[in-house]
Amino acid sequence: MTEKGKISCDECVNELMPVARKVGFDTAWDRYEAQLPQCGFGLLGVCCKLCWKGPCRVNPLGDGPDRGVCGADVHTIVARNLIRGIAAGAAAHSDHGRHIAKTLLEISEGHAPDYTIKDENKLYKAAEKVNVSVQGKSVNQIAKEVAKATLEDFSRQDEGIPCVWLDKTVPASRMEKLSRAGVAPHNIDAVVADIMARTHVGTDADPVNLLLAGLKAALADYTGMYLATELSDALFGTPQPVVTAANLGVIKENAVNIAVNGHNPLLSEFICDVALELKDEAVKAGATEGINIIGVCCTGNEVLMRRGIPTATNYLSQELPMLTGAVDAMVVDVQCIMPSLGKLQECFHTELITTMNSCKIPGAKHIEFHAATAAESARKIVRMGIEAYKRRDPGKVNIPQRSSTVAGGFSAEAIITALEGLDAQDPLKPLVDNIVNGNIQGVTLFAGCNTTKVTQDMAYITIAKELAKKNVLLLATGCGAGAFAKAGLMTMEATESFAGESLKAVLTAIGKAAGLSGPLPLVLHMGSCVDNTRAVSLATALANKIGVDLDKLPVVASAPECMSEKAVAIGTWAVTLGFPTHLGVVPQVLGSSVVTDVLTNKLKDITGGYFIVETDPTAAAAKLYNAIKQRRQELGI
Ligand code: NFS
Repeated sequence: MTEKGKISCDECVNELMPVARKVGFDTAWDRYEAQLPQCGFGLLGVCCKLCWKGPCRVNPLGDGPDRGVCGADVHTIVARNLIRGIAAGAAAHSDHGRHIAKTLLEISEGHAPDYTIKDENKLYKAAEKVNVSVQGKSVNQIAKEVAKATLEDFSRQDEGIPCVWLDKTVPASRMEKLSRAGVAPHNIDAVVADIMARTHVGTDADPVNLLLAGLKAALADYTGMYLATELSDALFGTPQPVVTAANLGVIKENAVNIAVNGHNPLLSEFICDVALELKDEAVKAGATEGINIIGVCCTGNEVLMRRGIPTATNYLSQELPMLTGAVDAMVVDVQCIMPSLGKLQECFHTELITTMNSCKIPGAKHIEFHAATAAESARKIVRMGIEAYKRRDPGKVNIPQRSSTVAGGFSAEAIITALEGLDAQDPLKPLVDNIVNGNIQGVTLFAGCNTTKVTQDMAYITIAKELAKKNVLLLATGCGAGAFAKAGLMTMEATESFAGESLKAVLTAIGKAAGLSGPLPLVLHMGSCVDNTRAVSLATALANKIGVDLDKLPVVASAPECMSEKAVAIGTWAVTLGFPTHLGVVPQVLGSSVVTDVLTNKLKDITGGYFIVETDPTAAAAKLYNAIKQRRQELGI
């Protein structure tokens, strides 16, 4: 249950609940209540429905059968269920990455004329990573070779050669460890398929062998995410610090409001461009402030990072923007989009528009997006928004006047650039020095989702404030970033209010040297969920600078509200790369003592990382801080 019955820390949620009641719409929170009590077997991960002899369920307390019909015990069942989730997460992230890589290829071949490569430097950096020489080649030629080399991570058949986007992005010592453990993927798709094959009825029954395959798939997830982020930067620009706003107050009564929801920047970038181009049409329709693009979920993070587009909200409250009655179109692509939006749009004038063949929603209109005709699709969509605006019912408009300032755009490159203000020759040195002298105790990356199982955003905010007080540098992506953005923690004022003295001094010194009027924000917004790899690139740079592996750094991760299979995959690669990783929601594995022990304990011997499961945010902060302290001790600092 949610703490003290409070469903969200976001006051907009409370403000709009009566509107949902009025239009007769059940929100995610209502639907969660209707599900209670949830199935105890499912929560423990002990229900197997992989074949039609089932569903079989094993009571781990020994009360009832101890095996499924095929003879699978609880450890086999839990491990299979878990790694199927990891495979799904890896498939989702890497499909996103594949789209970006294929688009890069299409651009280089002249089949996607609307796109340009906005950040050539980033393309050159990508070329270096995938071993493409740039000497004497045109940008197009380089783009083509980079895209092809990247797509090999989806097609390589030689199992002895690891995915290049993994191999070249972690410290050499980590790579050796991963290869030795046999968990370095050679081909993202093959590894995902392997999980489906080995979990088919009557195949792998050894829980540890299954979990090792899960680690490999998690690293395939990492690979897909890494290449997605880097190539997106080449296409659309590497984020730089930008100031914008978050929460429903960013919706404008006198504008055509178009929400972009989902994940992939391939279309949303064009929606932003076209919004500027078609402003006059909106004004002519009566929208005096033109077209206002707002972000939801991780597409929101993508366009916030690169263009300063304001964020309306994060995952769990994605039904709220429509409930304001002032969103004229919501455009979605893939992942984390609630199917309920199809029903909700019936209550308002909003056009819900799906754009990808792999994601259609009953009730939505479908305008299929193709890279070859990106701008044309974007124009069609924006015009649908303008038409819908004309049908907007002013009597139904109810926009909560709440929003917070957000300073975002902290890519690894942007952080390095800020540090150059302190040491132009060796920008990482001031960061390392401040970690070594203890002014910065360590680093925590907040990632992952929202869930109805806890009070929305609360654990993020509580843990962050606790750790900031103890001088821990805070990074965030995805819905965690959304939580902090809405709560006003991505501001210099938050640093003034909540950072411990030495952390505040460092953030102020960096901020001033970078030409800001004050400190860097308390929590640095590193982007969307796929951008978690930005934090790894920073950690790898730090590890290489100090000359240690990732599992020696005082760097931890926290996913206080994880729920999606993507989050399961991310959490698993975080521990595989060596980071202590906190989950604030009990993972569905407790039915197996073997799986639980491997994840929270034994894995440490193989990768150096481990899961910390703690649902109480204050206790979680203490455990994360202890993990940081322990790492410092081991490093002798
Ligand atoms: Ni990532 Fe969770 Fe989804 Fe983004 Fe949010 S729910 S796993 S943070 S929007 S992907």
